[in-house]
Amino acid sequence: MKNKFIYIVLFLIAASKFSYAADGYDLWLGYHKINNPSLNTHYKKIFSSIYFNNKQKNATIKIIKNELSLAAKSMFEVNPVFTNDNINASLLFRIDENYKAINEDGYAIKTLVNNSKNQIVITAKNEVGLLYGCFALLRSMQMQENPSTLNIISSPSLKIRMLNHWDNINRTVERGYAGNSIFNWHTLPDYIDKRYIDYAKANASIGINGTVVTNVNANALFLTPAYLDKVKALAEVFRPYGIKIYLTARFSAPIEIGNLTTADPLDTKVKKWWADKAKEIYDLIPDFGGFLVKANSEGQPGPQNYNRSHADGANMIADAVAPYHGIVIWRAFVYSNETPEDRFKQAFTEFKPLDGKFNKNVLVQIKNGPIDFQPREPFHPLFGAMTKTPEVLEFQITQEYLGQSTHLVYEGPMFQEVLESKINATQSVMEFLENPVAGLSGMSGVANIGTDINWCGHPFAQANWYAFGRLAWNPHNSAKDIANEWIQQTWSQDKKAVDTIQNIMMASYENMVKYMTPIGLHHIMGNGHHYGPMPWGNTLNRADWNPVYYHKSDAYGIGFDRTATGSNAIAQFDPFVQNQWKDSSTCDEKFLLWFHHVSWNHKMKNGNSLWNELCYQYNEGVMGVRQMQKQWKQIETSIDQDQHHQVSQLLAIQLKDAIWWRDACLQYFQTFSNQPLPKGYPLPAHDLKYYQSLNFPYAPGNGK
Ligand code: GCW
Repeated sequence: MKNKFIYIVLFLIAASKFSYAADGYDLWLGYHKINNPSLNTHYKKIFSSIYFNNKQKNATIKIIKNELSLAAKSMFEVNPVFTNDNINASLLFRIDENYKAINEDGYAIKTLVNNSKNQIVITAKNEVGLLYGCFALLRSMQMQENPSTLNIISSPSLKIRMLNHWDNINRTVERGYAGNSIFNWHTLPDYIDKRYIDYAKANASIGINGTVVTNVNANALFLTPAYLDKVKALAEVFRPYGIKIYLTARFSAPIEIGNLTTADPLDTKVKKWWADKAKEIYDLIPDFGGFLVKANSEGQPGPQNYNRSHADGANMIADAVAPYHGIVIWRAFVYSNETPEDRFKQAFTEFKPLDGKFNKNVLVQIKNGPIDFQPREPFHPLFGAMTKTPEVLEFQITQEYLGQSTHLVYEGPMFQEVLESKINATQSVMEFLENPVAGLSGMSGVANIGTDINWCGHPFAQANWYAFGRLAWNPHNSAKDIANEWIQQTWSQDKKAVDTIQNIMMASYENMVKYMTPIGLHHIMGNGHHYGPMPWGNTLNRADWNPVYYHKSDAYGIGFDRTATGSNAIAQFDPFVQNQWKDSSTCDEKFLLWFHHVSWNHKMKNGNSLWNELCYQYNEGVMGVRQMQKQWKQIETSIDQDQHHQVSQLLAIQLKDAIWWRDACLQYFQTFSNQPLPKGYPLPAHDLKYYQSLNFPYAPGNGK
C-alpha cells in the first residue's frame, strides 16, 4: 500500500477590500496575502507540518516544496515545515477510493480527521500529478475555500493539452502581440533564462503538458545538431513540470539540411533520413513529444508536392518516431490555391476520405472552425467525422482576428461555445474529444506569450492562456467560474471589484463579435495583419483571401449561401446539425450569414429587417465597450492605480476601434443595401473613402 501512493499530508492541527499591485509577471501565481483571519489561522497550521513519503530527491518534488514554501511565505508569512515522520496507514486507507478514481495525470485532495487533527492529503499516481494537486490546493487557498471540507477528485480527460508557439528562429512571433519570442535561441543552451522556468511553472499550474516551441511555418534549421542542443536544454527545464517538448517539422528538411534531392515520403532515403533524425533527437531528449506539421498549406511544402497524400506524409514521419513512442500531429488547416471549392469545405473534403489510413501515432489537428479563428465560427465539420483518427482541437489564444493585444476580449465563452456545440443529436465537441474512438485526443492553443513584462500584452490577455489550460484539463469547467478564479488570483479579493471585472470579461466576447462581425459575418478584417475593418478588400490574387469572397454583398442582400442552393458546405455536418442551420428563417442568427445569402429586408426573429439589425448590432457593440469603460471606472479605487490606468487607456483604444468598425462597415454595406441608418443612430465621423484610405504597413504580428 505504501508504495502505491505518492502523497503529501498537510496537517491542520486544528475578506475585506484587498487588491494587488503587480506588473502581471507573476500571472495567476502571485500568492497574495489572504485577508481573512480565521482562514489564515487554519492555513498556517496546515503549513506547520507537511509530510512527504517521497525520497525528496526528485526534481518535481523539489519544485513542489519550493512552491509550497513560496506560497506559504507570501500568503501567510510562515515557513512550512516538511517532515518524514511515519504516516498513519489507516489515514491513507481512507483515501484509497479517491486514489482509485483518478487517472495517470489526476490528483485527489481530501481533508481527513485523524487523531482529532484535521489533515489534508494530496494523492496522485506520479510526481507530476502531485504537482497538479499542489497547484489545485494553492488555487483553493487563493479562492479562500474552507480547508476543513476539501474533497476534490480531478483527472484530465484529454491526454494532450498543449501550447503551439508560432515563434521563429529570429525571435519574431507570427501573430504575436506581446513582444518577441521568449525563447532566446542565441543564448541557449548555456543560458537558462528564468522565464523558461516561470513559463513551465505557469503551464503546469493549469495542467498543460506539452509545448511546440517553433512556428508551424517551419524552419528546418531547428532540426540541425546546434539547435537540437538548445531544444534539449529547454526540454530539461520543462521535464520536471510534466511538459513534453515538440517541434514543428519542415517537410522539405531532408533537402534543405540533409543534402537529399527529394522529400518524397515514399522514397527510402527520405524515410531513412527521418528515422535517423528521430534517433538523433531521442538520444538527446528521450521524452521528446514528437512533431507538429503544417504541410501543403499556405505555401508550406508537403507530400502533395510528390503526388502523395497527407496520410503518406504523416505516416512516414510517424514511423520515424514510433520506436520512441513519439507522435505526429498533422494539421488539417489546408486549402488549395487551385481549387475553386468553398474554402469552408476543403479540409473536410481532403481529410475525411483519409480516415483509417493514418498510423496509430498520428493525430489530426483541426481548428475550432472551418475558416480561420474568426471572432465567431460554427464548429469544424471534421469533429466527429473521422471515427478512426484521433483528433486535436486547435484554438487560437493569441487574438489575431480578435483585436490583438489592444482589445479586452475574454475568450472563455468562445472556447466554451465551441466545446458545447452539438456535433450530432447525442454528442458535443467536448464529449467527442473526451471519448475518442481511437483512444487519444487533445487540445492545442496557439500561444499569446511573448517578452512583454506581463507575458501577453493586454493585462487581460493572460486570462485567455489561463482559460485555455483550465478547459483543456476539464472542458466542462465554466468560462464564468474560470474568470472568477483568475480574477481572484490576479486582481483583487474585493467582492465588488471581482464581480465587476467578471461582468466586464463575460460581456467582452459578445461585444467584440457585435462590433466586428455580427450575425455571422466573417473574414472582413484588414489584409495581412487582420486588424481593423476592410470589408471592401478585393485586391489579393487569391479569391479566398479577400473579404468580398466571404460576405458576398450585392443589391439583393448579404451572406455566403452554403446550403444546397449554394456551396452546400452545410452537407458536411450531421443531419441533426444541418437541420439547425439549413433554413434561413430558423437558423440560429449568430450563424445566419455563415450559411445564407439573405435579403437586406430579411425579417429577423425580433422583427427587425436584416439591415436594421446589422446597424443595431454594430451599434450595440460600441455601446458594450462604453459600458465596459463605465464599469471599469467604478472600480478605480479598488484596483492598483497603474494597472487601472493601463486598462483604461486600452479601453479607450478599443472604443475608438469599435466605432471605426461600425462606421466603416455600415457605410460600406450601405452602398449595397441603399437604406438609411435607422433614426437616432450616430452619423459616422468620416466618409467611406477615408476608411478605405487607411493603411497600416507596420501593424504587428506579421513576423517572418
Ligand atoms: O490564421 C492564419 C494566420 C497565419 C497562420 C495560419 C496557420 C502560421 O494568418 O499566420 O500561419 O493561419 O494557422 O497556419
